[in-house]
Amino acid sequence: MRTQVGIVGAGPAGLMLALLLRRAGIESVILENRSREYIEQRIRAGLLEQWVTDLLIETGVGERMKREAMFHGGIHLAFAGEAHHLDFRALVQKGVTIYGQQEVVKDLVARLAADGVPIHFEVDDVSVHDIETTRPKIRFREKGELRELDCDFIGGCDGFHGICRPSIPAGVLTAFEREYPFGWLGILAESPPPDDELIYSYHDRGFALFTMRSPVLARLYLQVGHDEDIDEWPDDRIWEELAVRLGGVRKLQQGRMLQKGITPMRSFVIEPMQHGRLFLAGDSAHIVPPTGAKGMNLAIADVLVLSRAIAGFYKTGRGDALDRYSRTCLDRVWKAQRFSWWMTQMLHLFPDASPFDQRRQLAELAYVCGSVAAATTLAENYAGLPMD
Ligand code: FAS
Ligand code: PHB
Repeated sequence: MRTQVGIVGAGPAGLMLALLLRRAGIESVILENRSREYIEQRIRAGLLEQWVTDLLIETGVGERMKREAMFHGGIHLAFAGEAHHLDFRALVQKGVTIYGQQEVVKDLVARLAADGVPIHFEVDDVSVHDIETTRPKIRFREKGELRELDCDFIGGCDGFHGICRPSIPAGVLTAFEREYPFGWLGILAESPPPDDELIYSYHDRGFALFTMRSPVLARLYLQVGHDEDIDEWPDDRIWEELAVRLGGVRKLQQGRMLQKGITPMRSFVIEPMQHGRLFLAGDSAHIVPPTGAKGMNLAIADVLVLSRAIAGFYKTGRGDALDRYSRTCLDRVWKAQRFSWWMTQMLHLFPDASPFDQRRQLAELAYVCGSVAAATTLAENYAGLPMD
């Protein structure tokens, strides 16, 4: 098989890359080791920055989102028994969109299928080769048959546990990482969320986040120990703890729990994000703690930069934008890392936190909610820093 760009992974990064390349008249083929059904039901992120919302509409995959998504003008920070609203529209003239990652994935897969962009699902043993040459290859097994895809470039969009990053020779890459001493227990429940916008709650029993997928579908998160087992959290205990950490600022209605799971928290960046003709994008190159809701948004930012650089190469034969790919992406990645770390350290209870630390966190929250300058900084980063 031959194509211009071989893409490993059909998450938000891989799918959006294929769409942006097609709009530039560039062929690609996606190789995904899971089934279409699996990736279309996998619950992950749910919040889109303003420019991502605009890009989905601009690229023709925003019709269903416009009908079904929730468009928010801000968030609440709750602490000491009070909820404080940060009005993003007033502060930075931007909003955010609540639309499940699996919905974005569904819309992209449907569009690519309609446009005839090949996605090979349920392939195995994917491996990349000759990435230091101008004719890299991807080998994979499909229905038991070994196959090879020749291409000019490889988009490594296979997430944190994929094969692309480990394919780059060890000495080339530098990893920057930080583990957090806690995780998030997330649930999806058939209950109306406690408010029509998100509530980030600081509590002396730990952080909690009250978000949603629809007016009748709540997505709720609790800070838990990083080594806790979901079996230690029967539904009743989860509802009790959520109610306590909501701190009486709103009423919490219980409902049938559809899904629950614990996600570890880490910050991770690999530099550079490219080697030869292999370009890493999204979670294969960086992980942020979800407190800043940056994961999916960063993945789409990377492939916007990559698709433009590849289009520039085919148009002019010049590779300078490709050579700058890492530096261009890492500028935004590190700003998102800083913001996600800042939101995490301001809102979570660290096991070694002293009473001094807790007072400092409360003072930081009071400052952010009481100062237009500080609130604007949060709003600007949360709703999405400008994307050229
Ligand atoms: P993805 O991981 O989404 O996609 C990679 C794709 O590659 C997958 O489909 C995978 O099956 C495929 N793949 C992997 N190895 C392969 C191989 N060897 N061969 C072929 N295909 C392969 N972010 C938030 O902002 N809010 C959240 O609440 C949130 N929750 C999350 C919960 C979880 C459990 C996880 C893991 C992440 C969460 N994130 C959240 C972050 C998430 O949104 C990611 O940033 C986003 O999925 C990144 O998209 P991709 O880079 O496309 O990677
Ligand atoms: C979500 O809706 O899943 C969500 C929103 C904001 C976050 C994390 C997750 O910071």
